[in-house]
Amino acid sequence: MGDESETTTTGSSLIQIGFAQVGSESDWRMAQTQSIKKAFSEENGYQLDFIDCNNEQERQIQALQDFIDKGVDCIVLDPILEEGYDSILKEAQDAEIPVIVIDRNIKADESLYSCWVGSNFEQEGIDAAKWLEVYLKDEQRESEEINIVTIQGTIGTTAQIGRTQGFNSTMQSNWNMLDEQCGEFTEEGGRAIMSAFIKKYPDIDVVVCQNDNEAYGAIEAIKENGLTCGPEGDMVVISFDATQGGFKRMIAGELNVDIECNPLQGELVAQIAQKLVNGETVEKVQYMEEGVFSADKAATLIETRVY
Ligand code: GYE
Repeated sequence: MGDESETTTTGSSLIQIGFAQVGSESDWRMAQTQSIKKAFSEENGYQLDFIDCNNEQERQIQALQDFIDKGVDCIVLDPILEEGYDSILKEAQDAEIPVIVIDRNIKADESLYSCWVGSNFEQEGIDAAKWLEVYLKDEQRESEEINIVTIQGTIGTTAQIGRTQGFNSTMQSNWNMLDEQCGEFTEEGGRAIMSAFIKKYPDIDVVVCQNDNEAYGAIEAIKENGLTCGPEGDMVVISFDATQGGFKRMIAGELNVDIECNPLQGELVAQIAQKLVNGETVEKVQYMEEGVFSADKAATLIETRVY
């Protein structure tokens, strides 16, 4: 690190990082926050200014404005929505503050931010549909009409868009998407939407939950309505994230499969921030590694899961 970047507005030799986090809506989010906080610790040479934006974009734009006014060395942004960041990013650029976009992506001119690190959400949706295809074949149900409902994540987020597109574009011709409603990535949302689906549709075969917390709520609603789910149950439940909670539901026989979304971005993001502060260039797009975990493997793998 050069002398210039060692001197910040606060006079500290620590690298000043501003992190505008989405909120704290899910287990995945908490794991990601922890990973970022761990990587940007004082011991590692950083001072982290962490703002939980409570899923409100206005609050997030204000947080970015505050980081720019303070003159942090680097901004980390997990955008709540894909649109609406152009002018604030332009301000960061004019102030020569590099911006690393993580997790969710933005629709903005690429020159306005340094890079993006996150998951291939569309691939996650494709993986979910491919898993279902193989599962139904194994169950000798491949020629049955399959009724599916989706509990979507917050509309307009990259995870919601990608998972929806990936799954829907990989559907087989005998699968019917009965309905898709938003559960806001929360347990409460998952429970409410699933209860409504059960009242409306008497013959649901598959429930796609766009994150684990929605799946927890959906499973509760299924049970409250006297139905069952999971490998031995009435309905197949598919989820995304693969957190500890998801693994526990798979072990309990309530969830069939969890498509991983890896929140452990901290170390990679810190390495990138270090490079950017040093004036180096970095790769524009960097994907996290992720897998697909089905219920039959959950018990043996849970010990290896760190989030
Ligand atoms: O799947 C969900 C969360 O953007 C990948 O947001 C993230 C999603 C994640 O709250 O649990």
